[in-house]
Amino acid sequence: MTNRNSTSADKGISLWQNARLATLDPSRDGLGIIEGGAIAVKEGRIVFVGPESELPSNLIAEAETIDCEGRWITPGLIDCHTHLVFGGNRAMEFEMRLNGASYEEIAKAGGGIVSSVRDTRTRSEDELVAEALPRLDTLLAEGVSTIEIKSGYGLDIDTELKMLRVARRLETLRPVRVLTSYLAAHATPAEYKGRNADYIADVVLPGMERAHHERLVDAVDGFCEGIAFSVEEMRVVFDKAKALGLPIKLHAEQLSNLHGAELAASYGALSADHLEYLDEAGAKALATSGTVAVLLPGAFYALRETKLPPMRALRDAGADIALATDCNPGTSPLTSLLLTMNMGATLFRMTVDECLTATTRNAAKALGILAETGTLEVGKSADLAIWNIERPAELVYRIGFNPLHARIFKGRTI
Ligand code: DI6
Ligand code: FE
Repeated sequence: MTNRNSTSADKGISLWQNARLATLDPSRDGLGIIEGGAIAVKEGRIVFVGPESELPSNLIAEAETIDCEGRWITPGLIDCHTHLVFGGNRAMEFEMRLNGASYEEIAKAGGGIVSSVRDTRTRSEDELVAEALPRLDTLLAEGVSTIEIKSGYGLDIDTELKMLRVARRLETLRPVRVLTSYLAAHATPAEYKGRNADYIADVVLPGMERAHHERLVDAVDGFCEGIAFSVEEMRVVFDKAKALGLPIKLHAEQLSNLHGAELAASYGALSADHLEYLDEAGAKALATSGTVAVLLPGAFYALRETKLPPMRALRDAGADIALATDCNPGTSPLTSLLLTMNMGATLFRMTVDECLTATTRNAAKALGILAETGTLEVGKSADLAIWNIERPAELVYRIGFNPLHARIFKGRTI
């Protein structure tokens, strides 16, 4: 592939030719495949996508051409659910468990989510950036262009805001689009044990307001679960989000069925995530409200969960399904979206088309940015991944292999 210095082409037209395209264009069937395809980009936006034979001659004359030598191009991948920013890790706790330690012993040794909260509170912004960057780079190396990052390991206003600031800073340090979610309603910190309502009133709500005023938050998330927050408690958080005009997401039905997905759907949420314990009514509610079902096979795998998300009910209802890493230090220490797709297929029996749709078009929808990215269509940001593969199934089938040839972000070759 002839690569050229992208600065000279920033104002002109770049043309990726001799490619096989998986456009994910919903007006086409399946993956929206175009053999013998071309993509033209001007000022970071796609201005043509289609068969080479249909390229307007003026485009060909003006453009700087890149020969893709028959490689596949997909939209840049999107990881729509991560907790990428946190201090420390929980490898010691993992090891203790394998050596037979009980939950209590781990808690006594300072393990569990409280240890991540402690480590996140004591780190400076610079330290959190330094710890998050290798995780981010690992994702980007597999063709990721967009990533969602949650707060939720601060559980006090200052640390929640610090996490969101770190997430925003990551976007300035790498060619990537970052969307943030405010997840103060992730767990109750020790100082508010047994006082969820006080924690919500003192920390979650005022912190949301501050984060919003400092433009640090793109969506509001929560963990609706027996060990976290009830449907009624989440309602209070969502009412505040709604009043501020912020979109909503929810961790729901991960360990039990509290009908959080139905709550999220009733608020027109962007997504409901995890969903192993979702029932048919919940699947229908998601489909009806256009709320994306985000499945997180990394957490399913790491927790050795056996209850599968209700794939049949989700498909029958016509819900949009996305996949994400859920990268976090406790239940999903995973920084590979390719492996996540493989897990979606192997563990959840998702098809290749479903897995690829789940990390592109549907992941963009889960973040509310489908008009900007997630498919190869005219007018969208030129976020592309170019792959050394013979067929798209290879992206899902292989385990621990990265066939990325090049990544294009906003029209620039990385
Ligand atoms: N679900 C999970 O599995 C993680 N958070 C969540 O909402 C657990 C986070 C942790 O253990 O650090
Ligand atoms: Fe999560």
